[in-house]
This record gives sequence, C-alpha cells and structure tokens, in this order.
Amino acid sequence: IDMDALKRQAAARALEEVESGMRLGLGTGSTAKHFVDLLGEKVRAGVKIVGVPTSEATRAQAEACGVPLTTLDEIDRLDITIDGADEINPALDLIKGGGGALLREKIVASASARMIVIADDSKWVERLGRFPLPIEVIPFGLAATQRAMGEAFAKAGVSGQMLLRKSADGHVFVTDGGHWIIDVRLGEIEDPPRLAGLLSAIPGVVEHGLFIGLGSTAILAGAQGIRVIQR
Ligand code: DER
Repeated sequence: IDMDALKRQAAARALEEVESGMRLGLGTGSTAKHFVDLLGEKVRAGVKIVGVPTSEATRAQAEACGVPLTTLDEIDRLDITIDGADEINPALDLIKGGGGALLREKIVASASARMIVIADDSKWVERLGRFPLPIEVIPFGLAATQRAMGEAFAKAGVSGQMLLRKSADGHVFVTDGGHWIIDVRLGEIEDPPRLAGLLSAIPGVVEHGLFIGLGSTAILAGAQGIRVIQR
C-alpha cells in the first residue's frame, strides 16, 4: 500500500468540507502538505479562502501554492483547521508534534470552530502512547522541568525515557517558537486528559502533543477506502 497515496486521499476528502469564504487553519506534516497542495488548485479554480499556517514550513508551501494567507492577529477565529496527527484514538484525542509544530498547531486548532484530522489509517490506535509524546519546553531550568515531568508521569501511571530532540545535523532541534522538544515514549496512556492537565501545569512546559477535545472529525484513508469519524 502506498502510504503517500492514502495521505493524499484523506487530504482530498477533507477538501470537500471547504467552501468559499472560509478561514482555514493549515496544518503541518506530510499529510497536511497534500491538503495545502490540493487547496492551491481549488484557489486557482476560483475558491475564495484565507489560511493561517501552523509552521514556517507550511507558510512557505502555501505561498508557493498561491494560497492567500492571514494571521491570528488579523482575525481571531477560524472555521476549520485541517491537520495531520501521529496517533488518533476513538475519542479523537491525538498525539501530535512529530513534525515539531505542535505549539502553533494547537493555538490554531483551538481558535477554530472545527478541526478535521487527516491521516492514513496507521495512525488510528485504541490507546495513545506508542508514538513518543512530544513536549515543548523552555531551555531554561531544563533539569528541573524534566524532574517535574517525571513526577507528572508517575501521577498518571506512566513512565518513559526522555529524549531531547536533535535535528539531522546533530544539533538540538529548535522549534519555530525558539523552544526545545523532549520526546517520551510512554506506552499506553490510560487517561490522556489527566496527563495533559498534569503536563500543562509545569512552568517550563510550553505545550505538549496531547490534543484533547480539539479533533471534531477524523478522515482515515486505508486499503479498504476512506472512513470519516465524527466526535
Ligand atoms: O507534527 C505534527 O503534528 C504533524 O501534524 C504530524 O503529527 C503528522 O505528520 P504526518 O502527516 O507527516 O504523519
């Protein structure tokens, strides 16, 4: 099965939800990339939309595709954010951040009336946590922050090795927001909302990749076709 073809199929199905006049959040990652690509074709065909990109990478791609852009300073509400995910559970809670864009992605998704998650069906899981959870942290006081994270994991009944994300060139990965990312493979997270709350309470944690209650629709493309799941 060509995974990239599945991603494109999910993106194409999401495009059917887009109408002229809409204000869209534009996600980040290889699946969202297909969406922005296909959206550019719709814009050239005359569909009137504006988009807020969730990363500098998506901004560059959207500009190249001719998608009109705006910001969440010009407008304070979006109609739909279309974005990928690393894991999706039956409650449509997500792990995101594999691409390092989780902070702007969560800000944009939170400012949207709807969030459509597009993915190949390998992302669909019963329980979140096999994929390492990305946690965006401030470099200052990192050891103290990691200690607090360890305590939060213990309270939530999970544990895992914390890895500071590195770029391909071996340097510490730096997000669009100038922060670092710690990835932790926690295994099965029994209570994602509880862990999300515990992590959000840590001062040195800027944001984390648990997206709770934000996904309204999941569009999953698999060998048997496309499944649309509403929350
Ligand atoms: O980093 C992110 O949040 C991306 O959306 C990621 O979760 C999905 O990326 P993919 O579409 O390349 O699998």
